[in-house]
Amino acid sequence: MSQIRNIVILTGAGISAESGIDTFRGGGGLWEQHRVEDVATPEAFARDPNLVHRFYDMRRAAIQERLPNAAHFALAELDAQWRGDLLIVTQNVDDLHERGGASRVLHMHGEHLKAWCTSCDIRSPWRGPLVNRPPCPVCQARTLRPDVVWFGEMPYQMERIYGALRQADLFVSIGTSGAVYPAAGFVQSARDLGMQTLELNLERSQGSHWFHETRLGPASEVVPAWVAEMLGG
Ligand code: BV8
Repeated sequence: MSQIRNIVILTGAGISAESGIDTFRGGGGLWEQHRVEDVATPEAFARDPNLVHRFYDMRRAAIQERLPNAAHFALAELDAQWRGDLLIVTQNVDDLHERGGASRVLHMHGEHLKAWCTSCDIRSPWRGPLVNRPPCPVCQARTLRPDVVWFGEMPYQMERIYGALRQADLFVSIGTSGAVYPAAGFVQSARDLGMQTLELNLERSQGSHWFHETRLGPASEVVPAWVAEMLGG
């Protein structure tokens, strides 16, 4: 890993799998017999908001029972020790990176533990259900929705992500199948920008052919080993 100063790390559901959080393509990818891609859309929310609220209320409650694993803790250690630029861009809507101790984290697809009011446009910390239409803590309107990016919606902070990619020497992808864009396209951008690329995943992904190197294995093993290498252990 010759002269690496600035790093961008993309994470997906695979890094939280060993914490007991279902991946998208694991667990049959269904909710109440609906393809997840069909529930996680603004159209589904308009058509059947209770179905969508139940989906997110269940997942919001579930992640609060789960704990970070060795992969989250290892990335938090790297985040604390690394002197260069480092950005963890996660597709995950759970808070396990932060509970693992990481701070340089960007949730490009939103967060379960926030509710977004479509009347006053404020995002508020939220831990309970939304299906019962609780009032917005700011404007009292009963128009709260999950603060997640649905299919067809623009991911968050895309400019900040591309800005970090332009400054980076190394792009690392952890626990993602490379099935969802624009996240799945970051490795191509990284190659176009001439940086080193590394994939850490349980199995080869749809984007593996784009990476200089792929290391296969459970995140709780391959991530701490890679971090130890980066910190010169
Ligand atoms: C958009 C939040 C306009 C909600 C999510 C180009 C081509 C084709 C289609 C498109 C395209 N561009 C856009 C699209 C449409 C669409 C898309 O990509 N569709 C797919 C299905 C084909 N994209 C969008 O709609 C995006 N918006 O494009 O807006 C735009 C225009 C211009 C510029 C920008 C934007 C919005 C997509 C975001 C949707 N919201 N999540 C919620 O969570 O409910 S996506 C959601 O699914 C996740 O956030 C994540 O992104 C994705 C799931 O993927 P993974 O995280 O990778 O999980 P998966 O289960 O698939 O894989 C797990 C991996 O882990 C596996 O490889 C497995 O081997 C590995 N693993 C398992 N266990 C372990 C492990 N690895 C290590 N250790 C283990 N123990």
